[in-house]
Amino acid sequence: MSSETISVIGLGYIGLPTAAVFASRKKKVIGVDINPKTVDTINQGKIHIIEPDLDMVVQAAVAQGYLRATSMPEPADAFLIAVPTPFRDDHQPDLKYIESASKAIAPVLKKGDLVILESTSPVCATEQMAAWLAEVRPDLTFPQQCGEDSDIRVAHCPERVLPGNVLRELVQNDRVIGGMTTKCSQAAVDLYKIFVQGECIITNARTAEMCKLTENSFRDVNIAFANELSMICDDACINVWELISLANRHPRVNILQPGPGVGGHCIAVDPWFIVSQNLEVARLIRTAREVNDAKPHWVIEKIKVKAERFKKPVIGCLGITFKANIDDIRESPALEIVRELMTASVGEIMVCDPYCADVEMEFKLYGLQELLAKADILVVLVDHDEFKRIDVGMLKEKVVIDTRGVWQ
Ligand code: SAJ
Repeated sequence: MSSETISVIGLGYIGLPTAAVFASRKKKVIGVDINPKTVDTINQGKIHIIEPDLDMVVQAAVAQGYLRATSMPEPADAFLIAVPTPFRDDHQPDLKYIESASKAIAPVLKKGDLVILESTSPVCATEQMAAWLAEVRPDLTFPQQCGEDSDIRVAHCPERVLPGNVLRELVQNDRVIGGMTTKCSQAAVDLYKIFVQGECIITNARTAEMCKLTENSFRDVNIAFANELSMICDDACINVWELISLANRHPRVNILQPGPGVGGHCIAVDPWFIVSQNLEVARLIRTAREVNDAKPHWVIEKIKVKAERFKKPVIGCLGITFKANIDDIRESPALEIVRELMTASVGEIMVCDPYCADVEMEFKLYGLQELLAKADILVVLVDHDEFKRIDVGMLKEKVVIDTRGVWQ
C-alpha cells in the first residue's frame, strides 16, 4: 500500500511531531484538530507546544506545502488517531476523544484506507474504534467483519516517545505494530517505515495495547519502589541516593530515582487502565500508583515540620514542571506541592522555574538569585540543570529539602 496522503487526528504532543516527521519525508500530511487556535498556529508555520527542534520542522513542512492543518477531516490514504485518553474520577478510561475522532473520520473513509490508533488505550480499544467506524460506514467492510478481506485496515501502534526527546525517539525507537489482521499490520509497517529507523515488530492489537500500558506501569512500579525506599531511608537517616547507587552496582539491580511523586500525562495515568480492567488481580500496579500519588503529601508534611522551626519562614520552591528540563506542568507533583503549600499558611512561598517564565500562573515566579537570597527553606522539586549548577557552598545557612537528590 502506498500512503501518499496521511491524516493525523489530534495535533498535540504526539500528533504534531508525527505529522511533521511524515511531512519532512515529503508526504502530503493533513493535520486535524478540533481547536481552531491550534489549526491557525500550525498553518502559520508555528507551534503551540514546546519540544526541542519541533518549531523548525513544522515551519519547514508548512512552508514547503507538505503539512496543512484543518478542523474538518478530509480524505486520505492513512489516518493516525493521536487524541488524549484521560481517565474519569473513578479511574475508568474515558474513550470519548477516540470515539469522536473515529466518528469524524468515518464519513471520508474509502476502500483501501488504513486507520491507526496511536493514543495509549485500554485493551480492546482498537476493536471498539473499529466498531465505531463500522457503525457510521455500513457500506464498507472492517477487519472484525471480513478479516483479511476487509476494505479498511485497522491497527494499534502506540507511541512511546519521551517528551523532550520526541523527534529523535520517533525515528529511532522500535515500534510495536498491532494490526487487527496480518494485512492490517503489514500496511501499518509500510506506513511507519517512511520514517522509522528502529524495528517495526508485528503483533496483534490487544498485545500492542497491553504492551504500551506495561511499559509505563513497569516504570511506575519501579519509581514507587524508589519512592518507598526514600521514605524508609528518611526515617533511618540513610541517604537514599547513596543507597541506590550502591545497590545498583549489583549486576542485576537497577533501581530508579525517587522524587516528589510521579507526574506527566502518561505514567500517572496509564497503569489505571490495567487496574480498571483487572480490579482483583492488579494489586501491585494499583499499590504503586497509590505510593506515587501519596508522595507529594509526604513531602508537604516534611516541609511543614521544618517550617515549624521558624517564626515566618520564606520557603523557596525550585521547579514546578513534571520533570527536568521541560516546560510541561501537566499532572506535576511539584506544582501540586507548591499549590498546597500556598493554601497551608506555613510561611511565604517563593517559586522559581526557568522553564516556565512565559507560562501564566496564579502566583508570581521569582528569579533564581532572588529566591536563593531570600529563602530560609529551599525545596528542590525538579532536577533542572540550572538547579544542579547552584553552588551548594552558598546554602550552608539554609534548610534544604532535596526531593530529587540534585545536591547529593
Ligand atoms: N520519575 C521519577 N524517577 C525516575 C524517573 C522518572 O520520579 O527515576 C518521574 C519524573 O520526574 C516524572 C514521571 O516520573 O514526574 C514521568 O517521567 P518519565 O521521564 O519517566 O516519563 P514520561 O511521562 O515523560 O514519558 C513516559 C515514557 N515511558 C517510559 O519510559 C516507559 C515514554 O517513553 C512514553 O512514550 C510516555 O511516557 C508516554 O507517552 O506514554
